[in-house]
Amino acid sequence: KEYNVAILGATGAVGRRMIEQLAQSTIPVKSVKLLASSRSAGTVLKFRDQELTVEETTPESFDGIDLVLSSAGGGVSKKFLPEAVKRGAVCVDNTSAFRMDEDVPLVVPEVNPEALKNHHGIIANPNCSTIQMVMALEPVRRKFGLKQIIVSTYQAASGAGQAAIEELKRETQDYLDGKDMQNGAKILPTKGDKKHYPLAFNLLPQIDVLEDNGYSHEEWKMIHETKKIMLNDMNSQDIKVTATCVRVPVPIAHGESVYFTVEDEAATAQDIMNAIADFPGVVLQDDIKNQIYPQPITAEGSRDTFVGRIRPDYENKGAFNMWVVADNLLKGAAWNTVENAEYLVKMNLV
Ligand code: A2P
Ligand code: 11C
Repeated sequence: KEYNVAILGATGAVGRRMIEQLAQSTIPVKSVKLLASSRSAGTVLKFRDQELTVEETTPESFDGIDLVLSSAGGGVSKKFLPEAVKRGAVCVDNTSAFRMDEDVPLVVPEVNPEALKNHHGIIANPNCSTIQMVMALEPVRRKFGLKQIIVSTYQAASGAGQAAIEELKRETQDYLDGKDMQNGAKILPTKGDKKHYPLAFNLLPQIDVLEDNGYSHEEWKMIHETKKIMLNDMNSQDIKVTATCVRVPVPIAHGESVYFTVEDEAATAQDIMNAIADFPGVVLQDDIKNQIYPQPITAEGSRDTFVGRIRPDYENKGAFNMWVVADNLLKGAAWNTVENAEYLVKMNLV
């Protein structure tokens, strides 16, 4: 079988990479339709050697479509994906719109591919910072059991979209030109909030909205998505998770400092390294003698998750630190979405 595929949000930072990742995937593609808002209708983008014109999205856009890859924001997904499902399509959605719905699988294919079997037309792609963390920790959980995770993130501007990358570049240039950066800040920390601050030469400890419980929504996502992916229960207490999420002035690839405790207290740092090195999609970059460790500029453009600086907490048994980096637009978004679609095709679920 060959598939008619639609990409919703095709002109965005993630959407453009979905086009590339689909072109390089094993999915037998019959046709590709590129969808966005009326703002970019008429834009011409390439899929393999075909020139395709971006169309404005309407419910009828999904007539005859088998597979939808979507990354145009939560509101757009809520509006259009039920229309696509009604017309018989299976959707892999990169937004947070449906992630916590009970009948929507939340899937990182290396970690919980079996969950795909329970789909009812929509599969959710987790948040980028969650994906790279569970990629690094799932091999540890399988071999040694996980008790607790304490994570601090160093997240790239591109998590907030193409416009946030442009904003960071403008502010950086303004700073170097001796101008006031404050005027350039219109999007970060989060577009919908009242105040905006410059990211260039700065750090912002707010990603997404701040909630009454004291956490940002990004932090909430890391806690509950991790539990849903690893334990199939967003509120499970079997692994305790807490997070601090920070935006850093890096364009692409998120970094994470992850502190975790395991059930098997006999596990050594070498055991942890061996387990991580054997996991598909994860690359161990841990050679301190030669100053080898993961960095955003070396992770950018790769589908893999990079892990290094693995070391024990010498003051607490069964506890470790590590450093995890991945391209938030690829493994964190476009590649994980296309990879989910590849698995759906392989598992005969489309
Ligand atoms: P458009 O180019 O027409 O604005 P990013 O995450 O980089 O900001 O990209 C967001 C993507 O979502 C873009 O492709 C954008 O298209 C698309 N988008 C935004 N609003 C809508 C909408 N109402 N309907 C369809 N696509 C939308
Ligand atoms: C960021 N992690 O870096 C966010 C972007 O829930 O899919 C992805 C938001 C999401 O801003």
